Amino acid sequence: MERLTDDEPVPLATSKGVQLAPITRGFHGRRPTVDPSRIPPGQYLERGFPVLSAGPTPRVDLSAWSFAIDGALQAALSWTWEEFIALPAENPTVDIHCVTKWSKLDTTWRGVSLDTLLEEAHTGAAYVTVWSDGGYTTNLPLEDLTGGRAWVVYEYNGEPLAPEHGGPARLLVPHLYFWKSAKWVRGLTLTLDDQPGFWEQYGYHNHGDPWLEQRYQGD
Ligand SMILES: Nc1nc2c(c(=O)[nH]1)N[C@H]1C(S)=C(S)[C@@H](COP(=O)(O)O)O[C@H]1N2
Ligand SMILES: [Mo]
Repeated sequence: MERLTDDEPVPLATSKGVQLAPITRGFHGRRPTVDPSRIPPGQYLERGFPVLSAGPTPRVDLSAWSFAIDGALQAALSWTWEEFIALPAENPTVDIHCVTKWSKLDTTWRGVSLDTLLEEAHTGAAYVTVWSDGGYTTNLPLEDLTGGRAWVVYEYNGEPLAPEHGGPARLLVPHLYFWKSAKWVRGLTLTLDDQPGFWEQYGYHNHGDPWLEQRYQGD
């Protein structure tokens, strides 16, 4: 994990080999600055891409993969992998914010908007439980998944999404803390009542707005 600081010595190549330079990033080699207003309160800028998983990375055969929308709707919906990647796709570039305090700016993804997936869902439900291979769940109000704010993505940075980051497909809800962006996602269950998901049952905030620092219950 790499943190941005202005006071770390940077390595400098000389005729004697690599030595610690007597200069600091504050004067030389400073990276392009970012607009601090893009970093929510209590967060720091991360340039790498940490992996945070509560369990092992599940492996799924694409021929057995499907994405389902079930629960409180007139007729359940389901797509095979082939059908899913044939759906109209978008290429969102978004900032992401983990509750462990890293934020990463301008991440680029490809996937299907939840607006597209929910087009055929005739429902009076107000809540969603998102579920994944491996048993992870997270809950959201349905309205946080609509309005061009959420996707099921299968590419990161122009490449197929890596298994440790949720491949073959994960949810992406960048306006909420990243634990809501379920990796290895396989479906949504529409519900009339709000049902706390995996981390929400362990005391994480039910909603998780990073701009309001909704980290834990009671925040
Ligand atoms: N299925 C599943 N999804 C998950 C998690 C998990 O443990 N299992 N961790 C969540 C948390 S806490 C974070 S911060 C992000 C981390 O995503 P990354 O590993 O791609 O950075 O995934 C979220 N989605
Ligand atoms: Mo997280």
